[in-house]
Amino acid sequence: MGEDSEAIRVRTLFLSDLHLGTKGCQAGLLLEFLKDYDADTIYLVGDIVDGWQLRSGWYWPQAHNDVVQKLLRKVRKGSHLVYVPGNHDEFLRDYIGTTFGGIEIADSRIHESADGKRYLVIHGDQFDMVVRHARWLAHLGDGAYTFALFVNTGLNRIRRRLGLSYWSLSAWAKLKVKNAVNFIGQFEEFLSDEARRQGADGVICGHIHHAANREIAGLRYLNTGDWVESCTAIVEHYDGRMEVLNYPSLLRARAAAAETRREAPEPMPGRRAVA
Ligand SMILES: [Mn+2]
Repeated sequence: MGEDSEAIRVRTLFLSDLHLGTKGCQAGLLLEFLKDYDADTIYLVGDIVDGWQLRSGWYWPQAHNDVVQKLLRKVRKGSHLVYVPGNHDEFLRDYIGTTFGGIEIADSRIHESADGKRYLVIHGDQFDMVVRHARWLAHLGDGAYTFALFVNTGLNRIRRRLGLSYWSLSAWAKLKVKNAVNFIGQFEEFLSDEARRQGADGVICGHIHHAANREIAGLRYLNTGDWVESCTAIVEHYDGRMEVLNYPSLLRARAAAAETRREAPEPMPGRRAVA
């Protein structure tokens, strides 16, 4: 084994909203995390590279390169990597269905867990417009809903071609602080509904930078969070159990445990302490 022989191995790792190419990306911490965790399968659940930001000025420090190299090294060592583009890396949506150097690009994917559950893996920006206009769409029925989903993708494509900036649901929701919680709730509900529609048991998405692992009307709603503020990821253990990892609090817990060990009295000579 190579340098990662100390790494914790999980069945699947889900990461989203790294926003590489922006000053906000916590690339240093992310690199540490990638050294700590290895997975059979890695899903990049969108907004990995921020194409919108890169267009308005090149920002690509070495640490961001290191993250990309680290991911590619994992692929070379046998990790299966599926890249599900988001709105900030939607330039990759032109390549859906293709494979680059062992990396599959997919619009969305059904992931089957070790315990036989089916999860819809999707970034989630596809639902921006329905979340934003949920109130009147509800009056117009199913057709309007499908149309809004369709228009949402098309509009962003046009905005990109025209050189406009991306209309961000999370930024917009933050402006309307009072309603932000509602929008998050609505997003979560729409994503769960979509998973149900596709016959899945749950959904694993990103986009709103808000990690979660909860049940919504009988469906498991999981959100990977982001690596701009929260530094979170989802792992699937070998028994199929899904877990949200908050890396900063994980590091704090580790440091506290090390501190306790240091403060503990030395075990009797010739005897090993049983932990
Ligand atoms: Mn997004």
